[in-house]
Amino acid sequence: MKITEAKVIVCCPGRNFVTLKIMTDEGVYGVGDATLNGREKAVVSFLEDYLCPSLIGRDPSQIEDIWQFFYRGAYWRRGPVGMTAIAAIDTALWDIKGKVAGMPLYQLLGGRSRDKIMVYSHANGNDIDTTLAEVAKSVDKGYKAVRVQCGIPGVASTYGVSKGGKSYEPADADLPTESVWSTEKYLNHVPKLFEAVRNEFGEDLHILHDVHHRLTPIEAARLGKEVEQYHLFWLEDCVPAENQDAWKLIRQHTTTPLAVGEVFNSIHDCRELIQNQLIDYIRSTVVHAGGITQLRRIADLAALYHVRTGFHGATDLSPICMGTALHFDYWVPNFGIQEHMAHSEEMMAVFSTSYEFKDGYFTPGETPGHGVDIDEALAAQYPYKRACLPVNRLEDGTLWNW
Ligand code: KDG
Ligand code: MG
Repeated sequence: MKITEAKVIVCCPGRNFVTLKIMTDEGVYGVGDATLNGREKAVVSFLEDYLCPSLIGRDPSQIEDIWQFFYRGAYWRRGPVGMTAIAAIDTALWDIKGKVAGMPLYQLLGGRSRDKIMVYSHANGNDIDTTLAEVAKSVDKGYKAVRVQCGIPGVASTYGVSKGGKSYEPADADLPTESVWSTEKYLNHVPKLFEAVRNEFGEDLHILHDVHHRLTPIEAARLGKEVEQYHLFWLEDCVPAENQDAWKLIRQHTTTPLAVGEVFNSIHDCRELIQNQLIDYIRSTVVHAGGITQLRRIADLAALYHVRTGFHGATDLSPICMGTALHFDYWVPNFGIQEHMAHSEEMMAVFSTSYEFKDGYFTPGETPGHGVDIDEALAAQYPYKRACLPVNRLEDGTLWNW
């Protein structure tokens, strides 16, 4: 079998998605997600101008060699654009391998390690009461775990809080919008949110929270310590992770479990945090961390240090990434949880899926490959629309981490 064509499909059914489709001379094809939120066209060019031409004529069964060719073979390695492009190729090739074998992807990985995959949903509101009402909606839908985010008094807009009752979509404008952040106001308010959630929903519900890189290590240590009594499932991205040593300080002060990694693209980004046991959950996922081929290595490294997976699953990761991640979750022995932010009906019309939700858990389905496909004709009706992620400033105007 030979690869005959590799084409990039860009569409915007409510938000931008980039999809790579790899065709073969035997009619079998595979698809991979290549979406990098707010930087979509950079990945399109990387694929079309540099990687896709080298795919033509190769044997699609040689997934490992093709991965090494594009990663090790390249002088310029790593980085979100390049690794997203490699991930798309890798995902499409695993899809082809599954279709050729007549097996769902999780079977190729070694078979399932669990009956069902626990996911967490998102609940957010402008204040604590509206947030509690949103948590109740998730609980009513059957979710056993909920990420809880809430507006902060005196802060005009807060990360993760949607506007006008719509689902949260951070890439909201043609050019980056600016929001204002106050660490002091946040730290004083947010423990009250978890106290209210525990009072209302008891101890059984898993609560998660995303700080979105806004704190310094000592501030993160304070927050972790203050919320210990509410037993969070995890505290996510409490500080940026370029300085991995900084996490030691947080770890020394709190037993609140820590999660990080959705912006990582390489096993080298995760290595120190994992080997020093500074985190509990690794969030790097298929589309941004080099596909199944590298993610397997990250998960195996993590397993040695009691670190479990908790893959990113926001709506800017296409249903192809979600479907592929669910196969991985079904297999991976050190699974923790999977993020689930539901795609809109418009998006789900463009992508057909075989994964199923029931009572807080997913199963990936038995369709050969990863089980997700794209309707190209419908996708063509939704042209690309530039949408950028916001930036953040402190109250005095200093540029801060978004
Ligand atoms: O592209 C950015 C989003 O995916 C991100 O803001 C969502 O932090 C996020 C999460 O945990 O889902
Ligand atoms: Mg996050």
